[in-house]
Amino acid sequence: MSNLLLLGNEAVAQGALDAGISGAYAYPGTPSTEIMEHVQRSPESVPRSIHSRWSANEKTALEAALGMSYAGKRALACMKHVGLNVAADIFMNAAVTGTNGGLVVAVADDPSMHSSQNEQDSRIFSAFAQTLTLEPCDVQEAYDMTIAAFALSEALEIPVVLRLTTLLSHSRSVIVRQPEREANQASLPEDATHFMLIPLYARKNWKRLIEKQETFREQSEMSAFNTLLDGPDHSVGIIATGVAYSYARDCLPGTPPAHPILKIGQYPIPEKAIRELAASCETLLVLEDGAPMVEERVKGVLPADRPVVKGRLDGTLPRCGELTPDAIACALGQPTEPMIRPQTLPVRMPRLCKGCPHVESLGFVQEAMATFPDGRVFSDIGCYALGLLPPIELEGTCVNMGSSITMAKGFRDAGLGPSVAVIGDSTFAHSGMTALLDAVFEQTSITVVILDNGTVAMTGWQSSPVAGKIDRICEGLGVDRGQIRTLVPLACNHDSNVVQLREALAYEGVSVIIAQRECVHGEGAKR
Ligand SMILES: Cc1ncc(C[n+]2csc(CCOP(=O)(O)OP(=O)(O)O)c2C)c(N)n1
Ligand code: SF4
Repeated sequence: MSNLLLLGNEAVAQGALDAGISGAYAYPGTPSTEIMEHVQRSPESVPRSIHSRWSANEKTALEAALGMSYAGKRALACMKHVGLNVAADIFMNAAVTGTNGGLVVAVADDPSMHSSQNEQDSRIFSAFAQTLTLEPCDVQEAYDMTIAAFALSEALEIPVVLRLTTLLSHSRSVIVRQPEREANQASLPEDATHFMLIPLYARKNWKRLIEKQETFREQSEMSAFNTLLDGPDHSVGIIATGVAYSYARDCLPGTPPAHPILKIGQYPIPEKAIRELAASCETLLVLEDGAPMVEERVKGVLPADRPVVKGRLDGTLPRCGELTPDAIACALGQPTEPMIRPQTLPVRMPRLCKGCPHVESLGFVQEAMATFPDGRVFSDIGCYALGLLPPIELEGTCVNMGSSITMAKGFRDAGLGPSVAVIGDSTFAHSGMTALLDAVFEQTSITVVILDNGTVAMTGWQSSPVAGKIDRICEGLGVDRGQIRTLVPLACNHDSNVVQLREALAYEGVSVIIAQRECVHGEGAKR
């Protein structure tokens, strides 16, 4: 046992290793990526044969993790918040099957959308699935809670969600380690019907999940992660969750703090503790990073008239974006030190790297499409999405992973065109392949430009399972061999690349262009 200096994400990974996992499954996505990377880098992973390869997407990651849990071993699944949408089907159903070996789903939310398309709150998703959530307030708790999450998962036979937010995922601090646990030996579930969600058994399993809810509530009331700290001034009582608790303690230091503080780190919310705090306070101020999830639930638990509940819903705190210590100080009527805000710094637009293969790929797409004012380019998510910004400014869309191909199809189905999808190799593997199948099935006239740079560049050069095999995959999905063109996106090939794309655009049916050149930083994709 030793103390370690770790990022919040690394603390989760170390907690999982010390909790005796046999496998980690993940698809990269900021702010969650470092969890898997720490498992991969750990000197313990190879001798303990811990599975730690990247999955094709978040759904396949969680399904494999549930398979490992079914075999009686402990598994960690990691993703960013929008990844949980992709994994939603298995996530909702895994709550119904329950677990055998411990299963923890670490989900990193991104309030303020530092690198995401929205700021959805995974605590709400977890409550929707009727499972149990832990939300750490600092790096040490991220480590401790991961270990506790595995214990809860095994004791209650439920996948446990560990909800992180960007700031904690990327904060660094020293953690004190706990004794390591042995990995489980394989052992199949005692009642195999738990994992058979055919209606006969699904109804029984659903009832079992509903019946567990009371236990989850009791566990929350008793949890060491939910604590009520009294303070002398009861004009305001604070309810603070996750990192917001650490901010609250910055604003209200000392023991006791000036106001009573109920810290919430385990969900469902501890209703008794909330009522106890409310009974002695004129006002409650709810502090949480993300949606006003606890604030809404607190209002449901308390009488309508007293105490007054303040937070993000009544405008005491900003409704959107990361919660900041400044915003909390302001809500408490404290003087605030102006923080250095990004707006005061010169704005630098993100740009593709010098020599990036996407520069030439987007260049030939733009030139070929220039003669079609009604045509559109549907971008997917990856480095190439920067093509929507100056100086390239392709006119089109960028919505969610895999949507480029299907949106291009819908645009064409609406009678408009030409319709081009631009998608990277990893995104194609993640959720582009089934989209292409839809287009092939209907022989919709779209052109799919797949940018094969051999890696998942945007999230840190992880391995891409389809790199170098995309032509064969497209052929296997039913694209005409003659309509699969592989070209090299280099300036010296620009004119011939434009010609090839124009030929593809003229084809009535599905055509594919594979632009194949390594990311300039792709000195060899990681694991
Ligand atoms: C559902 C979901 N999971 C993960 C991410 C994070 N993410 C954004 S783009 C991307 C993959 C980019 O790889 P690729 O398409 O190959 O393009 P490249 O960056 O290599 O150009 C990932 C993992 C996301 N935005 N949404
Ligand atoms: S990391 Fe690679 S793919 Fe991304 S912009 Fe830079 S060179 Fe291009």
